[in-house]
Amino acid sequence: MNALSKHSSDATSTGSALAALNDWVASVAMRTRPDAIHWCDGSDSENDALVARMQADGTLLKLNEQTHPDSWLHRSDPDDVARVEHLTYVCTTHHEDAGPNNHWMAPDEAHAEMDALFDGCMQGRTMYVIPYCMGPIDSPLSRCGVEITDSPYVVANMRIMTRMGAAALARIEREGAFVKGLHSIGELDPNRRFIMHFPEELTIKSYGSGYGGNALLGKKCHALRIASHQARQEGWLAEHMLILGVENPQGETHYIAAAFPSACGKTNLAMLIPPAGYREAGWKVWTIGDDICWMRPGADGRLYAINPESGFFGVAPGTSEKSNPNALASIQSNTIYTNVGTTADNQPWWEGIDNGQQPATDWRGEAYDPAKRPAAHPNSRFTVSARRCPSYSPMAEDPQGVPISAIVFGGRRASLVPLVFEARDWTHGVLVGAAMGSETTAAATGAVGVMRRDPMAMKPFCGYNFADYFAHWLSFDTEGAKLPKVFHVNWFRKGNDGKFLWPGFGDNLRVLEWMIRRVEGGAGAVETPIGRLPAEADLNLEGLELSAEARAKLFGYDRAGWQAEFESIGEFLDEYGPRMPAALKAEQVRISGALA
Ligand code: OXD
Ligand code: MN
Repeated sequence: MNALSKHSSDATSTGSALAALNDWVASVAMRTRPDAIHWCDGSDSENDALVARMQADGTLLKLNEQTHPDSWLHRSDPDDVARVEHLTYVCTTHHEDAGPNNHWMAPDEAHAEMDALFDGCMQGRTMYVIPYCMGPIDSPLSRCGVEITDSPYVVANMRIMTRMGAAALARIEREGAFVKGLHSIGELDPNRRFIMHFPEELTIKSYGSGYGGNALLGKKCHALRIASHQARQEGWLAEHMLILGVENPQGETHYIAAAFPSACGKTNLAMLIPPAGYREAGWKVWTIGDDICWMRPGADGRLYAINPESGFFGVAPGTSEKSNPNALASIQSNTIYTNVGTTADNQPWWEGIDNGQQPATDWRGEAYDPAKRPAAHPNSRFTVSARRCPSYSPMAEDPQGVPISAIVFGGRRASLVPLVFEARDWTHGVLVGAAMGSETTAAATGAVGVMRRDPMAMKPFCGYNFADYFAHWLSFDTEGAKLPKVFHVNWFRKGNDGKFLWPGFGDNLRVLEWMIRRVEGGAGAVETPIGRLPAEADLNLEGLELSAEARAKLFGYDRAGWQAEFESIGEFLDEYGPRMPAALKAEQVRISGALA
């Protein structure tokens, strides 16, 4: 199609959604002046042509076809390797609606700034129009969007990460509503880069980056920032959570949603392989999603969840046969790798892969020199369809979603925070989520390893004021609601020698089993001011060797340390002023009092 062409379908092509879409595409084309417009239908032939084009211009490099069939390496601009939180804005009419948790710009100013950047930026390029659906195409919980982009790499990734193409366009036509996302890689200049959200207009404008979280607009921009705003208006939750199913030997499955900040092991937990003893006894873990969860109350009062994505955009470094065999199996073929290193025979390689091979070339395409840089960028990624994952649950495609039995919050905390505790009730659970803290990682630009408050792992992703967000969470506690139990975990507690005290990975199932038994009413716990902790005997620790220090720190709590923590949580809540729900503040004051 050329720049003037419109999309049309059969008899209903004059429907208002399609007319609005065509008008928007035409107005974007007028501003950006592409050489051509391509409406993506999501077909294999379309993808083949795009991939061939990217191979020809060097955007994609073919990996070893024998070991990794149909797999590709993309090397990004070295200055474009992570989300840019300092350049990410929420542009609401009133500053206070975005809250102290977001960078804010007035919508008019932000549009003007972005429109100037977009002026003529697609000359010499093709403009791709990607209709997509976040969630199963026939689910009432799903929502649609359209991304316009000048990056074929974005198209190829969106095809894996969303239900993209003709079916999504048909749903948009039927429903009449869609989120508008406009993206251009621009000049990939960090000084001409912004990721702007206009929640009141269901609109996103992203310029100057091709990196996943900045450019695959269905993911963080739509499914979290814009969706969190929609969810608040419509009575549901859009969360930075994995979803997994734990099937017990009796064949009963409990679904758990868990929020951890970026690069803190959500993908590993979502694809967990039970330890040998559990496997032999008949336990299984099913993957629904590894990053985003949309939940809403069902008619029975329980929360039902879908994974709005259809693929994984996972962190490569650290992925190994030990940490995540299911991920490794998933990415053996049909995968796009971004910024990993390669071996001499052109297989993908990253730090921690532990497969006995050695890197020859680093992520910038230079001969590997450990003194210079790691072979893979610490935030290098794989993009792969969820259907390739051996533990992918058929329930992930269920339009009704899965009922959630437990919600888990967790951060990267080297000290203080025990292995697991249970919140007393929903209000306490919301405080546990709101108070979450974690050390920063390479998923965003900036310093790594700095402890910051990351409520519900949504600090970079909540599209509105956190005080209103906590109030929205509290509002689910209505008469007749059968809400999940809430827990907090910390897989990252370190001993005096600086080493992790808990083995993690598959052994995390021991903790999940305790949670499930708590949900069913069959496991013990010790009441403390910070919540209910398992006694050592309440957890199945068979076959694990834990030092006395590990046992004391994983299952104990340090009253003085928690007093200081609660003081700091109080200060954090106060940053939000009178908008902070009184019930949350009262809960913090109550626990501080109990700790005194
Ligand atoms: C992600 C992130 O890519 O959280 O999922 O940064
Ligand atoms: Mn994430």
